Amino acid sequence: MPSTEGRGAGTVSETQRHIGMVDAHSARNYAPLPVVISHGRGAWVEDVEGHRYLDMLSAYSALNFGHGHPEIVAAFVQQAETLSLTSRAFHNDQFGPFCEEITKLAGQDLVLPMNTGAEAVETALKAARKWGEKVKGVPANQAEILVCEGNFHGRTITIVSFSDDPQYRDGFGPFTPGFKLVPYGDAAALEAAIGPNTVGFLVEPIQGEGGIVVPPAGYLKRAAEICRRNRVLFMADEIQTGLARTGRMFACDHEDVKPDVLVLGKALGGGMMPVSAVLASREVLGVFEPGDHGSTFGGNPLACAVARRALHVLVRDGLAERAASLGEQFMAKLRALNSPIVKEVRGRGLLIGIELVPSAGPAKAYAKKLKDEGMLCKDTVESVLRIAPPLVIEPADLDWAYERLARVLR
Ligand code: PXG
Repeated sequence: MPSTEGRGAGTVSETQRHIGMVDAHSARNYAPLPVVISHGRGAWVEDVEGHRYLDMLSAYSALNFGHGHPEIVAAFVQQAETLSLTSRAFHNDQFGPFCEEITKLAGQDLVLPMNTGAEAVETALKAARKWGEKVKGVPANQAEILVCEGNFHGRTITIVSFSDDPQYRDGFGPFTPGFKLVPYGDAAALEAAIGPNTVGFLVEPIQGEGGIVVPPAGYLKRAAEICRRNRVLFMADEIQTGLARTGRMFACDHEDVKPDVLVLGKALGGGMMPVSAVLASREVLGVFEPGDHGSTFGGNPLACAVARRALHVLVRDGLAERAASLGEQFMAKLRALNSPIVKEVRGRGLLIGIELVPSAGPAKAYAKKLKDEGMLCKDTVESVLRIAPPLVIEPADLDWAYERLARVLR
């Protein structure tokens, strides 16, 4: 029965019942906002009490197309009824078209499909190491990969091995060697850190989990040039920033940089499937031979059909241009808020961070208040609210969100 109480005031039974089951039976590796979502359409979701919320997080960029995009649902259902999985032991008739379409879109020679973002990052690291040994001529087991302070690339043992966030590492050692941290946004520091055994530089064009950190203008271009000059692979993790989120197809496009290795995930699955991919030149991805690497589900026909339709919608509907113009307007309004508790509004396209002043207290408290107002978003790092709505969001819905943000932040 729908609650008569307001959102958040209620702590109503159906919500409590679900959260109780989670608390009783799920590992506690998350601390979600207390809302139990049961339906979603476009930028809006509904909880088990019948309350509606505007989704201003989009599963951290995985829902660029919004919830239940009709064409992507149609592709999903049609393919699920036709052929869902073959493994890579055999070919399937969706994989070839997927490879052709995504390599063309990204301007790269080859693609290697995986499922989650972390798997694609691992794949990129393996490619860089093997390229280092077999092509660049680095001695066996000596390859070094440079990564950035404040990075987030996923949760595997190897990936947390080079995180500088203590919580991501605490208790999970021993760690994988072969990585070196350099300051984010500092091209000179990158150049100074390169040694004879450096094979790659892995970077987020905008740090998402690090707090929506936009590097200084020209950084990506300079970093890519430094890498080229030193024969080091420039590897862009665009899992969160890619596929139109920042107002260009890829965030590296803002500086006309074509990465040597491009890592995609999240939105590639159309909000429906875990689909990730590594794209690179023939010289780099060509190092893999049959048996070197793989995944049961990577390149499956259901994933390929969904990703193909998602990419089609992305281009046809000009979602990058939409993110650019909606994001610019929204950020301008947020900056004009002149709230005493807002330190900075930053981002690109529809990837926006609102950094609060220290005296405001944790950003999570504001995410909770916004939830009570009917708007879902999430904190990232202690002091930053992350705003990343579906790219299909209506301008009127953004106006609606602005009113809630103004009320809560003033
Ligand atoms: N690279 C970047 C830049 C990311 O933001 C990953 C890699 C890993 O993707 P997978 O699909 O393995 O999660 C991310 C993920 C979470 C969480 O719940 C993850 C992300 C953002 C917010 C929360 O672990 N980004």
